[in-house]
Amino acid sequence: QINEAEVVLFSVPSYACQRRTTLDNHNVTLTDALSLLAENAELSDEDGRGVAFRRAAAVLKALPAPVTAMSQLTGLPCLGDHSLRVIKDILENEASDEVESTKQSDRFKALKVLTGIFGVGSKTADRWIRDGIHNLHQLQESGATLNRAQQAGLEHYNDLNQQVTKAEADAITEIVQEAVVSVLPGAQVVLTGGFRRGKQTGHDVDFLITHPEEGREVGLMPKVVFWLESQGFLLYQKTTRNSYLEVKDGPGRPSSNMDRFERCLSIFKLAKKEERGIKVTVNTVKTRDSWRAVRVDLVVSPISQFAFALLGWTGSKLFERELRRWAGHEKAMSLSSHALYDNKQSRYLRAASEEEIFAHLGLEYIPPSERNA
Ligand code: TTP
Ligand code: MN
Ligand code: MN
Ligand code: MN
Repeated sequence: QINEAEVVLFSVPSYACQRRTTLDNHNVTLTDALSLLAENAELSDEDGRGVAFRRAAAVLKALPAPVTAMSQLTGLPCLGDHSLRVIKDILENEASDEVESTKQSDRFKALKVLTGIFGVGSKTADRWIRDGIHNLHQLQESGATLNRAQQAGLEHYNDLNQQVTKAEADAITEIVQEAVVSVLPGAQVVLTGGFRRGKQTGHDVDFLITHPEEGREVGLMPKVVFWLESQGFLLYQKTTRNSYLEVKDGPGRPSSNMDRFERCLSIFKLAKKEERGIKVTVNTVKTRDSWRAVRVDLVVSPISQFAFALLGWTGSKLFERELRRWAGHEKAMSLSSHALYDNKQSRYLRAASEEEIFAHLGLEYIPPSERNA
């Protein structure tokens, strides 16, 4: 019998962007279980269910201590019946049958393996599975047509499924900085994504590039890519040009969460630690075991949109989604990685820093290290 007075009751606000979520997660078993169900839903094209599980996991990540009894969860937001059932099973039986059977299922395993190929999404994987393709060997034997990204993804499958370390991210930062200042002195490079949130590993390395003088960033991406390519640093790249000004519905109100910056999705050829020289300007590595492939995302933003781009590319994905939901539902504003539009005043709100964006949104400032929702 638990004495009610001794049970720690938790309380958290309902939007993830109102909470401070560090990497110090006291409920890893529970959040891993809910994240796996979220991933399974997303891979099965059930985005609504996926978000519900992501939100539930994020609430548990924000708690100051481990959950030990269901009664502690009373009144917490975002915990639906399904998530509560999973949590209850784990607290009572150390595991959830639903999570375990999902993890073991042939379909989930095949979806994981196939979407683990860079360039392969859940729709392609699903089509292949229906054609009887469940693993890389069957894919190679099948004669299925692969696009350029998928070919590179398959070729570097093992490297790209191995976590990138902070040390590797730092080495890549040096290379990108060298490339950027070589083609445009004064341009600035910022590490974004999970590494900016303080993570020690990641699935890729994300960079945002800008120049303090508006307009100087135009045409920068092709030059950076050309420099990297000619120095032998790129195994693959696909650059998409900026389409922000071409959109009919005007800036600031894109219908999807995809932004329209000039961006480059790439695969770097990174020398292994022992092989990395002092000088980064030329990649001299030759033998296959002296380098590894690493996914790198480059984004170029004009300085006028930089704060929005930085906020949008720092993540986490759920934190971003919640910021946009907060803006729309609570403030009648539209937030994107380009701008913030106030629907009541019918005007754009300018911001030169992330702090100013949080202030416009009526939110307490949350630093990157506390956006790990
Ligand atoms: P990711 O690199 O996918 O995620 P991450 O860095 O948080 O985690 P990991 O360590 O696994 O790499 O995305 C980083 C941020 O970029 C994320 O908040 C969403 C944003 N983003 C966009 O704004 N548009 C896009 O098209 C993509 C792919 C990401
Ligand atoms: Mn703590
Ligand atoms: Mn990332
Ligand atoms: Mn990325």
